Formats: sequence, C-alpha cells, structure tokens
Amino acid sequence: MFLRIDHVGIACHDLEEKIEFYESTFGLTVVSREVNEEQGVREAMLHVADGPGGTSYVQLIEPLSPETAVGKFLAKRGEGVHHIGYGVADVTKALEEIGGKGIRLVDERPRHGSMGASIAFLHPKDVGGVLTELVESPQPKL
Ligand code: MC0
Repeated sequence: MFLRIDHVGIACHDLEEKIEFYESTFGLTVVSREVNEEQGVREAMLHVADGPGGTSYVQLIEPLSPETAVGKFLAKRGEGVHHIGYGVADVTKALEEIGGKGIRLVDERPRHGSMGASIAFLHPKDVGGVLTELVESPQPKL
C-alpha cells in the first residue's frame, strides 16, 4: 500500500530558525513553502532523496496559533516528530481499505496538503501513538 515515506513532519516554534538548522547541519534544500489555513500551519518541505517510489522530504511545521493541532501538540509535548506521511497511489482507496480494518480516520475524505497533494490523517491512538498521514502526490513517481 505504501510507496515511500513521503515526509516526516516536525513541529517547531520557529520555522525560519529550523529551516536554517536543517540547511546548515544536513545540507537540505527548501523546495516549497506554504501556509495551510485549514490545517493551521506554516510549513516548508526540504528535499531529502529520490527513490523508486518517489521523493522523500522533511516537513517543518509551525502552528498558526496555539489552538491548532500543532499548537496543542507543541504545548503538550514540545518540539519534535509530529507525524509520518506515507506516499500512496490513491488516498481514497487507501482510506477505504484502512478504515475497513477498524482504524479511526481523522479525515473521511482527502484534504489539501503540501505541494498539491491529497492527504488524509489516521488517528494516532489507533496507530500505536503515531499520527499517520496518507499522501497522494499530484503526479506520483512510480
Ligand atoms: C495529538 N496526539 C498525538 C498527536 N497529536 N499523538 C501522537 N502524535 C500527534 N501528532 C494525542 C494527544 O497526545 C492526546 O493523547 C490525543 O492524541 C488527543 O489529542 P488532543 O491534543 O486532545 O487533540 P484532539 O483530540 O483535538 O486532536 C488530535 C488529532 C488532531 C490527532 C485528531 O491533532 C488532528 O486532527 N490532527 C491531524 C491534522 C494535523 O495534525 N494537521 C497539522 C499538520 P492523550 O493520551 O494525551 O489523551 S498539517 C500537514 O502536515 C499538511 C500541511 C501536510 O502534510 O501536507
């Protein structure tokens, strides 16, 4: 079902400071920056590697306010890994299949994600404490 690890989402207080850290420490490059009002984040995607299943990124996410999902996460747990995003060929199909196994879906239908992707989240309580995201890229590299 999974084509690749699309991205690791990392929650931070200061996006610009974290971008600078990832650039200077690991030599990563920012390939996209967006504000996603629906998700309550300002985010940047940094290219990590291209593989047979597509491209992998680090996604740095800063909350737009303390009441957002990432704002609450930061207040409770502090900075760190917030979610894992897996690449899938068809997010609607994947949701059907995973939902059919009794896993709680945060999103019943796909939403708008980074770089034009269709995304959906699975509830962390049903995935061993890991907030899990399904990502269908606009043109998946297969
Ligand atoms: C919350 N919990 C998590 C978690 N966030 N556990 C693991 N990883 C996370 N990231 C746990 C809390 O610790 C708590 O457990 C329980 O889930 C309920 O959390 P809450 O803080 O009371 O908040 P809720 O229930 O209102 O919401 C939790 C939920 C929410 C996962 C449903 O955060 C959500 O809808 N997330 C999906 C959307 C999202 O995260 N968007 C931002 C990234 P305890 O044991 O303490 O009760 S957007 C993004 O990344 C886009 C732009 C993209 O990739 O393209």
